[in-house]
Amino acid sequence: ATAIYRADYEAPAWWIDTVDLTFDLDPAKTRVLSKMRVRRNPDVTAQPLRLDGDELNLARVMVNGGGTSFKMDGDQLVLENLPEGHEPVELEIFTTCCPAKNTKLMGLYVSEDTFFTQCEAEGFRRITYFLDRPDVMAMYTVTLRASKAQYPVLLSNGNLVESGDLEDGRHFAKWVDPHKKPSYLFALVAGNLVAREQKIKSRAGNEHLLQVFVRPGDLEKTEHAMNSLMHSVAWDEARFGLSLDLDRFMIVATSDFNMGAMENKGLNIFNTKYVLASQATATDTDYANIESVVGHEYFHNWTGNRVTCRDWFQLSLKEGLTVFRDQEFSMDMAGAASARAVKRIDDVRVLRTVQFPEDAGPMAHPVRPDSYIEINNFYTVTIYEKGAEVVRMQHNLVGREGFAKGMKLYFERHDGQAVTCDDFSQAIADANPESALAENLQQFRRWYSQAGTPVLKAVGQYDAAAQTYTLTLSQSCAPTVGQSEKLPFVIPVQMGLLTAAGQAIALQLQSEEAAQGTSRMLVLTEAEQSFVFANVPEAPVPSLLRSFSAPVVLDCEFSDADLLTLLAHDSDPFNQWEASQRLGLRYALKFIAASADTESANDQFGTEILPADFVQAMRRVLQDDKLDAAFKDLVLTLPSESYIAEQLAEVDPQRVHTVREAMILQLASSLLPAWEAAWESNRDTGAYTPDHVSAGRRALAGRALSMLCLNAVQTGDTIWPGKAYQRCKDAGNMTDRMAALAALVYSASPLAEQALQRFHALFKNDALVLDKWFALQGAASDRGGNVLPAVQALMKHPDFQIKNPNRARSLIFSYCNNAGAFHRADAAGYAFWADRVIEIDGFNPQVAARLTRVMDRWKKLPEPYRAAARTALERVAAKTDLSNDVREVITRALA
Ligand code: B3K
Ligand code: ZN
Repeated sequence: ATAIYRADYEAPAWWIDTVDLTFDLDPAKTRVLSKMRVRRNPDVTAQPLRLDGDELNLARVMVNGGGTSFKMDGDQLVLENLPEGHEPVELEIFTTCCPAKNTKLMGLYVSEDTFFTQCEAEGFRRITYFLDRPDVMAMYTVTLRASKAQYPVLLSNGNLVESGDLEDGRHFAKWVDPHKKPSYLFALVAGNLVAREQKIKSRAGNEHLLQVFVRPGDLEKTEHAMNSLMHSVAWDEARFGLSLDLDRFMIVATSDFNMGAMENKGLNIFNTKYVLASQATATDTDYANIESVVGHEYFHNWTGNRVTCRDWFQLSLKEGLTVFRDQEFSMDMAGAASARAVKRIDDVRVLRTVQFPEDAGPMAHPVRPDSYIEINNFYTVTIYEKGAEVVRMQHNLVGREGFAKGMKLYFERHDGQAVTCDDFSQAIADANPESALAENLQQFRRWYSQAGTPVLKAVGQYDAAAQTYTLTLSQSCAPTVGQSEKLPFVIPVQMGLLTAAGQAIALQLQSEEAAQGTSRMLVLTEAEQSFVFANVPEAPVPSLLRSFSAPVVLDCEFSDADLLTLLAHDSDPFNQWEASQRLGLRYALKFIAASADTESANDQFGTEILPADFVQAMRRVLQDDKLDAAFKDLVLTLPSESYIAEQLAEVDPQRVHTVREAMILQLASSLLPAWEAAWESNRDTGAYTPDHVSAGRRALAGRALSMLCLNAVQTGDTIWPGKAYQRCKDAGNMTDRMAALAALVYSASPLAEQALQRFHALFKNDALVLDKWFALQGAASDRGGNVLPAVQALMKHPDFQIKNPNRARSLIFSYCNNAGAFHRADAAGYAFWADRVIEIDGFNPQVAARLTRVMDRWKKLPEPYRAAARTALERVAAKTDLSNDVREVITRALA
């Protein structure tokens, strides 16, 4: 395997204008006839036509109706003797493949007797020989032929133009996609499926048919997905003026899928996890995820499909932008300002607990990478979530209206094209020539080219005599793999100043005539810059990076009192929450350091980690009637172990775990009456709807129950575990049921086992619920090393199937991410990890590569973990037949 470099990009030597595919579908041997009209690219010097292929059987190649010579170069089919000149050439290629044996789930495969495809990034070449690159866009006509009894539904992209019966019980369907597209957006589905249908009218008055296809029996679980799709269509019209450009828009669900979903033109294919929901089987989080993923894939229809990527280095062009769009969609759907803030906090939490570590680890890469070995390894939180933050900064620098103008210009310029991240930022800037973005565009683009998380340092100085406050901002960014020097970024810093009593101070820079409100954006472009505020009545508490206005680490020396002021009074709910997190983090780090030489941190500091005023502040939040339950729940959630770990040069995962658990226990016991009250007032949310207010109340009730059970285990009380057990039995929805079960499992209650058994008996026929059941056990809190043996036993459970990605993720990934149980002094967790990576790599390299990444941060481990981790990594690396996917990750981890 060799690396591919962005700098080596060349336009294709040939174009494919049309492709006409005929499939004779058969699980063991599917025959694919591809008729293409190709022509030389007049802008490129003449070259042979080199078509990509992967695991194909080639039967015949014809040129303009006659035979031709060809050769194979590795996996590529090379045609050297095509006619000279620029006339179109008719090419006919006949191949076969074996969908039943396709365990990689890339290309054409079979899942539960149904054919599905997954082509992004490079799966189309596993279906037929092609120029399998996103900048080659063609018009597709697709004819599917299959047994009518076994595969009554035959779907592909675009419009159904013809269908009918054939001989021998077979039938056919012919689909024409009215839009040209890159091969990665091709899709077909064939099987026994049923659809929920909905006709809608666009603003312009056009009719469209929306369909959600699932297996018979799952139809009643598609209502939420359909609603989400209708909302997505309406939202994109209202917010960006982008309408559905197809008569028919289809979503199909499959239970065997490597990731969440795929935006194939007009025929989105989804993991069942992001389609199927009923109150009995799906949690509020599932409902929210479905809305966001349905939105995401739908929004790709414009950002990704109409305008696509020139090459895979530009992946964030479509992914960062589409994540930004789905985040905004969810926020707009949430409505109230506080619900928007909750969504923002959730998104930032993902960024900080997953993307920041990636950006500091062996797989660090810019939002627009410079090279890769296996593109599938670059569908990362950096491309997606940091990419969305980079789009969000542009949005904030030009304003909401300005961004809408920029999007309009982007489509005017590039509709139907395959373009770059630079093209995008250029359009946003050009539509807003007076903006801070246009002014600093070249420098802003460093967000695309430089990896790593910048640190923003803020130092404030108050001059009582002059009544001025000088805020000095400086920035730095640590070296990442292959990038030792970093140049300054453009950092938008939304900010305000508060008095010690929590009042907002009017913001007037010294150079200004008058104050400009109480919240404003400073734009840091230099390595260091000072901003002087006038008429500041007292030494203020700065509220910086409101709404997390840039993806940076803010380094500012707040006192505990400052943070308590922000928590209680800041007008920006994000920074209120942030203050609670800073305090929690502060105490965690202090005690992690203090317990450095003790065997058991728990014994040493008992339950006295959190100071009284912090506990009091938490109590006030919990009891505040004016605050949203969802917001309370987030404030009462301590920073995650992985976020705490990020702050440490050396990470003893056991110590981090123990300290955090002790903090949680302290909050559980010292706020006991408040938790009881929170439970009582939120435990019954009435008839189930997945709306934000009632979901927030269920989240808080669930946390309260979990805290009460944790405390009960300490005190020997049996009432709360008893209530949780009862709740597992009679909850009216999955959110409440799951929360109760989790409360028993995480508190290691003696009732947990029985509750798990009952739960399994109740849901043994529902795959997605069984995934939750496995995941919960993989994530259980470790008591004397009991989780690993339990996981090993569960691998032998009749319901465990390692080849199903959802199931593998539910048990194996959840265990390997359970730091307290995974990092064992006897190295058994690492050995288990290595065995699973090797095993899964044998049939599904993409899933294996994801699992490999669990060890990204192994170099931060102290002994004995570090040596044991190296041994496990080296054992995997020593396998000679690893996939490119795993090889790339493991090589970078060991480098
Ligand atoms: N574009 C797909 C991801 C494809 C992953 C290929 N390994 C889903 C999405 O981002 O919408
Ligand atoms: Zn996407």
